[in-house]
Amino acid sequence: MLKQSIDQDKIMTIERHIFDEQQSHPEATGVLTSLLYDIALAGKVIASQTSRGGLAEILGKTGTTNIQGEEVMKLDDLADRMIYRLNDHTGRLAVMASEEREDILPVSPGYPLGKYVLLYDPLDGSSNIDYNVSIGTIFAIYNRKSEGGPGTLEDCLQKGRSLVASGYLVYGASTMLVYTSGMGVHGFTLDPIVGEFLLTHPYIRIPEVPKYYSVNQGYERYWSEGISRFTKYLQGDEADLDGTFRKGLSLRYIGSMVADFHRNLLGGGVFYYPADSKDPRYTSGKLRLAYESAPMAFITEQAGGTSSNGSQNILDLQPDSLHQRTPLFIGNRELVEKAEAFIRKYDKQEK
Ligand code: P6P
Repeated sequence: MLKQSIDQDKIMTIERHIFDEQQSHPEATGVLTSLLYDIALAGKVIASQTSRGGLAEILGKTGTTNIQGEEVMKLDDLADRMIYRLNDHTGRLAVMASEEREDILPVSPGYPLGKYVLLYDPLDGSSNIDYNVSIGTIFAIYNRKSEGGPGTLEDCLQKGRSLVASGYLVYGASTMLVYTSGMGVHGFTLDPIVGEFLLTHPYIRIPEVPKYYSVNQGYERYWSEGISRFTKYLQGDEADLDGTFRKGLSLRYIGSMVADFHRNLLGGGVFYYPADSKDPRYTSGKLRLAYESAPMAFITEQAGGTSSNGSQNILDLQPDSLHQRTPLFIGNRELVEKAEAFIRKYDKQEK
């Protein structure tokens, strides 16, 4: 990983880092800087709850299900409400949308409107909450396209190429916030003593040499031939399309995309959740385009990797609906492009 040396004498908080980045944009008004602060604050509050787990008596389920038909965990609900409430009155946003809510989330009446659009998955991987497995928050920030008045659904359905900033928080052994605003990918670690996110991973670059592949191999029987052969190729058991074999990679899959993504971003590798036929809900893949795949694709591209739905770059996909799912291959450029090659060779014939 090309890591700029951290000046050991300089303690860089996320606020200072975002502010410094803003200086590179003379036209910047500081609103995006403030919006990113607000998201970092929401992350601190969510982290304070996830780190207490059972002690906060918020483990377990609420007894309700969300738009995805998934059981809403108490922490999902808390994270969702926290992000909304920290952002609905600031005058920075025209509209929001959440994985937990069916429709777009207008700014509350009486509050000022702003020029940005915030999409978020408040707590991805939440089914892992009760097992103390790392989970995460994902966010995507766009400029509003609509002219004046409350933001619209179209404001929330933009291609990833239009992202202004995106990032995630991963609540694990430590809490980290990783974001990009188009000037590299930077990681901050929360110091729980002082309550500050401090710069620990400046200019993250995904390693050229991959270590891991991340996929739920339990679903192999539901995959296409191309995906199966690609997976065997990653294991070193299937020849590349030119007849050569690669050294097998290690399988690492925790069932929490933010955690799997973060490990591969730092350690090198590829995460994929292909379309599969095990569940009619997932024939177009399981992960959502607008607030999971696209923001992570922006980060990946800024870190030197790439992403695909199997044939197109995720950032080039036009969302048709808020909770639209997509097959996702993301991480090391060479491996994502290899997945596309296997799919072209073995699956297009099936069409
Ligand atoms: P499976 C969590 O529910 C999630 O949306 C992602 O975070 C994770 O990568 C995936 O689903 C896991 O799905 O089908 O492998 O359990």
